[in-house]
Amino acid sequence: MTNALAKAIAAGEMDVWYQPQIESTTLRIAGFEALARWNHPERGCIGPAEFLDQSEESIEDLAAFVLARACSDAALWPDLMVGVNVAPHQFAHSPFPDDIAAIAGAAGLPLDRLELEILENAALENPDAARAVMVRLREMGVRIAIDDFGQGHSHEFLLLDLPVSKIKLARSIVIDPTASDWIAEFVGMAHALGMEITAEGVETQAQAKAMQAAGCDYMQGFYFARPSPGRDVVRAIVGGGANT
Ligand code: G
Ligand code: MN
Repeated sequence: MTNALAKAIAAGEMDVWYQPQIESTTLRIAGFEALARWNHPERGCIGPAEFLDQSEESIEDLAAFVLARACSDAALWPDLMVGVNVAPHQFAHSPFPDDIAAIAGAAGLPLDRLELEILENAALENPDAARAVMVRLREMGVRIAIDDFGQGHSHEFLLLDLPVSKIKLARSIVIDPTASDWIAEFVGMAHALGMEITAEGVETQAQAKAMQAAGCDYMQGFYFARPSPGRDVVRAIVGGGANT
């Protein structure tokens, strides 16, 4: 079967957009998360939630495309991080750290500016394999973030045993006003373990204040900026944040 994603990449319809991650105490941009966007000829500009839902297609081509593009875009930026989402099966694949080194190397991106975002269940499915891959990546200088944390059932105990650099709190708890005590407590625990925290999906000033007060290190969400194309990132950096 022909892979529609591979065809879209070949046709130049696939793009990578970026959303800033803001340092909570200074409100400075610390880095950007890379997000795949498909300029679909009929459906318009759509994200993975829309184009990956019903398809059973292999996302390998897409994953390689996003990683390579994100690394080469980020290599141009000053000393800012780039976060790239990684699928569970990619992660469990043992040559993965070598692939990462090759892709970042070809793009000229230092490995300590790359952060891979993985879902918690990537670690759960095969903890030993996942841990081995994480350890190698950390040794190479690559940072590991756990994405969408706190959604449904989270397995906090797992984190104790994994070389995780950052935890990204799911939007569902960030927007829940009753969750702030839990978040503050969780941030304390994570900091004690040497992990940083990002609050995702911040859409209002009240949420931003609550996440600052809870001690989250970074914030990301529509309140600060929506994802935008790579050239807009460069313009924002060059123009000191202003854009037209
Ligand atoms: O699963 P992950 O956290 O990587 O998903 C990121 C997605 O969340 C992106 O597609 C992005 O467009 C979306 N997103 C980013 N910020 C916000 C926000 O403030 N509100 C909502 N509803 N979605 C957001
Ligand atoms: Mn993510």
